Amino acid sequence: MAEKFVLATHNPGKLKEMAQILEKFHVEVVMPADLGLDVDVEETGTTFAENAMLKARAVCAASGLPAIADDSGLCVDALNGGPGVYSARYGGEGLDDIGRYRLLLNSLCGATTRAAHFACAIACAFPNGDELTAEGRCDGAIAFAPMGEGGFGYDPVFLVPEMRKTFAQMTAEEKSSISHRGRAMEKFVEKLETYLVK
Ligand code: ITT
Repeated sequence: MAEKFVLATHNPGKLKEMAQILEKFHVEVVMPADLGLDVDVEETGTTFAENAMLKARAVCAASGLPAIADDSGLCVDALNGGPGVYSARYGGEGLDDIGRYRLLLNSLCGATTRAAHFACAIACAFPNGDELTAEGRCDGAIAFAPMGEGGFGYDPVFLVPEMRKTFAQMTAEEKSSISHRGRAMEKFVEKLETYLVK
């Protein structure tokens, strides 16, 4: 694919996964840092899809290049779907990834279900105003303790029962083959290929 896409995220974990998946599909990407870009977008949407599009539009406008954004999060049944779109901010500003998953484990003490899913919305905005979107989901459960060293965010506590592993115990390829982001990206690339052929 001849066109270059800028990845509209500040999250290094996402950036790495998105770049690896897109490379597999021969989609050429540039990092925001390579363009000297630091666009801070207020995530005012109530859905993953809305927030992903807000980020893609803002970075497309700032760079003049088509921009691909990801909005994602962990939805826990016992927390009525939370932290959901607030996953990055769960527990407030003072917490890091480890603090957030520890808080999650504590808040599930005595819960009658540990079922959860990760959700991901991908949005792409083009300078001519065209837009593409795709969504993906991965079902699993919250482990009783963190396991594994890979990945980022809530990966050590997100267990995929069929694989008997947390996301953090998987290789990057294993995670992408079943993850919310991997699935959303695959659908997105299918739409992108059709769009670019026209
Ligand atoms: P950008 O908005 O700059 O892309 P962000 O981290 O703020 O980065 P989100 O608002 O989409 O992104 O928040 C998603 C949060 O959900 C992220 O910070 C992680 O805590 C969590 N998350 C999403 N995908 C994940 C994954 O594959 N593994 C672990 N945690 C994930």
